[in-house]
Amino acid sequence: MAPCEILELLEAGYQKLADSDSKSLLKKHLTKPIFDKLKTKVTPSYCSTLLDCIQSGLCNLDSNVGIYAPDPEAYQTFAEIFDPIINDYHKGFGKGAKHPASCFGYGADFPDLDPEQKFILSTRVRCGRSIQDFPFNPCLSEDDYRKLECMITNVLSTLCNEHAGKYYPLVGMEKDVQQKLIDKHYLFKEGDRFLQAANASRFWPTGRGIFINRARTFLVWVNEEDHIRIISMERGGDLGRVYERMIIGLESLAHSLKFSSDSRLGNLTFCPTNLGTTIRASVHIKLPHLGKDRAKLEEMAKKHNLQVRGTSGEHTEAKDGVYDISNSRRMGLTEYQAVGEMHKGISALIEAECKEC
Ligand code: ADP
Ligand code: DAR
Ligand code: MG
Repeated sequence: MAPCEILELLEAGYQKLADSDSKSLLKKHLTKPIFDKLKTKVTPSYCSTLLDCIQSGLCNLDSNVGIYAPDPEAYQTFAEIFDPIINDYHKGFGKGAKHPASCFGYGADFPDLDPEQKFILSTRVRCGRSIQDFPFNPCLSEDDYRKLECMITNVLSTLCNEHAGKYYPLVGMEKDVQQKLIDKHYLFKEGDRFLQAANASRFWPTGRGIFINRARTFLVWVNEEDHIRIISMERGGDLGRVYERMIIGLESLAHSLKFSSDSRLGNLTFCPTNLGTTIRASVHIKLPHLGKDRAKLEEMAKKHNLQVRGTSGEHTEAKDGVYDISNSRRMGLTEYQAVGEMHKGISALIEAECKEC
């Protein structure tokens, strides 16, 4: 697309966003002076533009955030808009802040959140990783997707013991098998409009797939939103065991794959909400009293730096009162602290629920 066309789309998109009642962080922080300063910039290696970064938020005015990094350099080239959004989302990660060195701690420090199994249906801990020297979705060629899939699945095939399993490419997967895996919350959904508008679904389903261990408690997503999502999950509330399983899986992959990171931002990901630790620890939980009013539940959760999602993840509704509640902060604290915030917050919600009983 010619620079003048890009500029036209940006000016029109910016005006539409400015005139809208969007609640996105993009709308909140993309002031006219910042917009004017960034609208002609491009990243050095991939020539990514401001439009590449914000087109999802311009198309989807109901975005919570509305911006992605098309390549790792975008966080630097477009820092004037990424930094205030990062600071806002991660609740205080200012320009001078530096993400701490990794510290996973020990799963044993996080006892079962619901030993009597009254509230929590299942627990999941995931992190994301990007492979060094590759850009993010919008800048990947079809061949890049194939190369990434080959690099990652070669390492996955060496996993042993509890983590040993099989890779299932989306190419050639029967639609009913795919839907069953999605319905069981193992596999990512298809056709996420936020990712599509961000140009993150090109050449779909080439290079995309899921690795599943024998017990279906350790999963790896390949080339969905990030190059890799490393997921541990099981029924019940034993956060410590789920967390330990994810750590072991991540460390096994880290022996053979070089991950993309930044001295200030930590692990680099497509979306700024996942930078740093990239950790999201969540429970599928039923809170008969607190869950009656989602707005009130979200308000209470926010006080504990928790985020409430629907039963099938973000941008979905809760079915049968089952919410996905997780830590929202992923930057400016260690993995151990992020999981600790979730453990503390979920315990507080369960305590509040019991007071209503
Ligand atoms: P992520 O940030 O990990 O990509 P999403 O909101 O996109 O999360 O949801 C991805 C999938 O993970 C969805 O199917 C969602 O239902 C599932 N999920 C999240 N937390 C849990 C949990 N504790 N137990 C079972 N499935 C979960
Ligand atoms: N859906 C986009 C991204 C929000 C964060 N979730 C991610 N990265 N999956 C939005 O702006 O709402
Ligand atoms: Mg997701």
